[in-house]
Amino acid sequence: MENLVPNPAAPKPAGNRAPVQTPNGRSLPYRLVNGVKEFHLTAEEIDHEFAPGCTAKCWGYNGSTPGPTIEAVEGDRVRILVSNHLREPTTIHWHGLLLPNGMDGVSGLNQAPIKPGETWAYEFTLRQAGTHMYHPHADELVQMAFGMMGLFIIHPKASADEPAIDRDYAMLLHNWALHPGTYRPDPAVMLDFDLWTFNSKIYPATAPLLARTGERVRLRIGNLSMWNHPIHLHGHRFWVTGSDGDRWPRSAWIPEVTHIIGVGQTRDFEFIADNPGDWALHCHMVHHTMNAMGHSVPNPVGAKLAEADAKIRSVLPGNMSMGSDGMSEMADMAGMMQGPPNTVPMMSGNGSFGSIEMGGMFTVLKVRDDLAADDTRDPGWYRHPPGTQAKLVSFDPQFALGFARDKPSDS
Ligand SMILES: [Cu+2]
Repeated sequence: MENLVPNPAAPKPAGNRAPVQTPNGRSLPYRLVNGVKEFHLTAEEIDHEFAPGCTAKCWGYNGSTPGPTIEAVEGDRVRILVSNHLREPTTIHWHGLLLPNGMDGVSGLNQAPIKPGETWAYEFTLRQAGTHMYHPHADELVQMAFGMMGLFIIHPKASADEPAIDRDYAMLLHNWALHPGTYRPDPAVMLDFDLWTFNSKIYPATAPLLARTGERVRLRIGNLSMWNHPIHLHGHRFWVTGSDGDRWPRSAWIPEVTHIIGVGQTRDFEFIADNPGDWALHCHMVHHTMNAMGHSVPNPVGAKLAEADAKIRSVLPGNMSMGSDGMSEMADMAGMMQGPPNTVPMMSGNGSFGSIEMGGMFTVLKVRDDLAADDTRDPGWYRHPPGTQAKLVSFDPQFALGFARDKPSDS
């Protein structure tokens, strides 16, 4: 799980605050120049792997999408150098930050565009704390559809996090129109996206989130996709403690198990990881936990396909229609089915009990009693204590009659 190890060159947070971890990503190193924290972002085309078997030409910063997470502290003076290695102009907008108008990055409104080959400097003092984002404000439709975005996290000046956070995870939500068998996202798509990602990865390539039993965990989640995402955590209740408007007063915290993160919003969730196990963390839009959505596939559920199959086989030997009892069999067959090149199965990922039948915006929170505080290695699958797991039983149909009145009586 080297993806979970914080970059050693990343800024060290003050006090006893846990460093922000960007699963599948990293924080951006800086250098101190006369008291100013200087960062450098390079906008460029990259080969991005969504999961093994699915790679595309994307655009990002410093070799990745999302770009590296910028971490700084309230009150810092920051200078961010932006080099444009694209073949078209760009800018960066610092989404949610309180800054001078000329630093806001809207092309044509606040500045001239950064032309290919140019490097521009943005410089301002951080007047707030919280979870924020950065993205282009020039040819936004294309540049964001191709993956240009990142997180900008500002720690409070006084180590004011109360209570202390033990694990601090940061994720960006995005959607991609990478049609099956293609190698470049389609920026013209408005609704029917193919891939849904945490930090530009689809399950099972999304890194698991780890916590030791009893630790306080923060999830910082930003949404620069074109859909709202109801993010759902199993086995725990979390509080929504902050947004782009920074940390909320405690009286405004909301206890939730699912919370919608709207387009252009960030939300901070906090919870006590007090329930050991492997817990799903995912978007609750069910098509957002699928990979390689085929939007033109006919609906086979409930259809009697055997007769049609026989006719089709007379011209297409070996044809076998699938999914008339649901789509699970497609997940089971995924390893054997040959989709278009560069396309991963809609549902995938195997747990200790078989196919997890998930993709896209899905990952696993692994809570363990025996995890070291700084341990970032995947502990493997959870071993359930005796008597704590659902099991197969033999069921007497006679007994079922006792439940008969559960059925609607007039149908
Ligand atoms: Cu979603």
